[in-house]
Amino acid sequence: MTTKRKPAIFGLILATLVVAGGLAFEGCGGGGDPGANEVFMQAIAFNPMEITIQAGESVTWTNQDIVPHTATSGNPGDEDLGAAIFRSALLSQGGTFTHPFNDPGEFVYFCEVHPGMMRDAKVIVEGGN
Ligand SMILES: [Cu+2]
Repeated sequence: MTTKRKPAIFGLILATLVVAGGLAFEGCGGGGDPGANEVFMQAIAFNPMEITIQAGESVTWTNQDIVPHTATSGNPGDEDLGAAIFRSALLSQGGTFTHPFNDPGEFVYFCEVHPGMMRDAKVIVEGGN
């Protein structure tokens, strides 16, 4: 690829941080704890940071914050996010994203809106038999 894409949502980072500082750390009372095969985007973090599933299962991310998040495989700065193994849309509060994992392995991911704070999260997929 010769064109470096800078997703427009990176422009939201500063504004998001300002809003997040005041509001996001206290949720709206929903939530509780994430269930099996579930990750919450919560208080500008992934909860849990590391999740283990079996091959053939899916992970569902749910945004519990008022600020938008993504779940994007790879690391911040990866040049071609379009080649990411998974890449959610920009999830607003209550938004969910589900991705099936058919092959064993470890899949690191991050949030494109908060690459400094929400990164190095991991889905560990254990092989069946
Ligand atoms: Cu985020």
